[in-house]
Amino acid sequence: MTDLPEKSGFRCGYIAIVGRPNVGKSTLMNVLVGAKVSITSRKAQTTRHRITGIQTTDDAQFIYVDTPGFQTRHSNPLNRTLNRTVTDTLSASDVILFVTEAGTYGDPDQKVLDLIPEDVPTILVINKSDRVKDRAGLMQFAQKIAAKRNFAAIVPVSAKQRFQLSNLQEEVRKLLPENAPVFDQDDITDRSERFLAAEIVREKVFRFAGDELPYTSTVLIEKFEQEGALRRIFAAILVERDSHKAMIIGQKGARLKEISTQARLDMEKLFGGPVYLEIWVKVKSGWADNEAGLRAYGYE
Ligand SMILES: Nc1nc2c(ncn2[C@@H]2O[C@H](COP(=O)(O)OP(=O)(O)OP(=O)(O)O)[C@@H](O)[C@H]2O)c(=O)[nH]1
Ligand SMILES: [Mg+2]
Repeated sequence: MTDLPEKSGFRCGYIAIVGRPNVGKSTLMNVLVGAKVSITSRKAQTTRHRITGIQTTDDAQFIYVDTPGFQTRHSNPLNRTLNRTVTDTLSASDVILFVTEAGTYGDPDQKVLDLIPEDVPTILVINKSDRVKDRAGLMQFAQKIAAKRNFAAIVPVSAKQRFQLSNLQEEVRKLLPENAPVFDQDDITDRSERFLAAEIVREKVFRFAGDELPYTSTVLIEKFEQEGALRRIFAAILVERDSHKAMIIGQKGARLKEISTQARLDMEKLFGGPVYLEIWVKVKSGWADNEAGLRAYGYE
């Protein structure tokens, strides 16, 4: 199912992006793919799903798979589900990007490295290298982690400043197996617009609501209709308590308005057309209390 001619020498494969929370995995995938398919925020645990971002060049198709940051702090049904997403993705990958943050490497990073199968080529990606001015220190840091595993390559990058990304891409390309492309040349993700819309609203909750709210809420798309170029989207933010609902709505509805406006603008950019967006806030306590419930809300 592709527009591309099948030429020999074409490479295609799945590239897992893994690491502890907040190292910049989703930011990295978005800049590699050139579109915002995965949501990002300065708070940890932003990503909650396996998200594919696809990039096709003349001689390769890169199927990146962004994953939730691996959780080592609390064990609860949601975190167990997130971690299972990480381990399932690892076992189905041709190449792995093990993402760390320049200058910090600890137990939560090591736990992720321990999960990575020895026989899958793995690149050590040291992200946020823009924060480090001391080049020699960065080298030493890289060497310290490099000693822990036989990495196929070690690449310091800055996803934010788009530094060293073509170098990283070239290292990945060399490791991809020879295969015909799986997706069409223009595809950027295998996720539906409905799913992406829910994620965009969730990102705005992460960005505009207080510290604890993002972790106790989720987003459901109740209706998604298309009428010509116009998409009409009805979303619900599910929260645990009445007090949370009030916090999301904000003074005279100001916060919800901000969330809606920013979400709509992102959707219009990603979908390439006008969006009518309505968001309701609903109290649904216990939505994350068990794994069956989580599946019902789209968590695998
Ligand atoms: N300075 C700097 N900040 C970055 C860079 N890459 C990402 N960030 C910031 O790091 C924060 C986390 O980025 P995300 O991409 O959401 O991180 P993540 O690893 O996907 O996080 P989880 O999904 O929560 O595990 C955001 O505030 C990003 O803007 C970078 O190269 N340099
Ligand atoms: Mg993420």
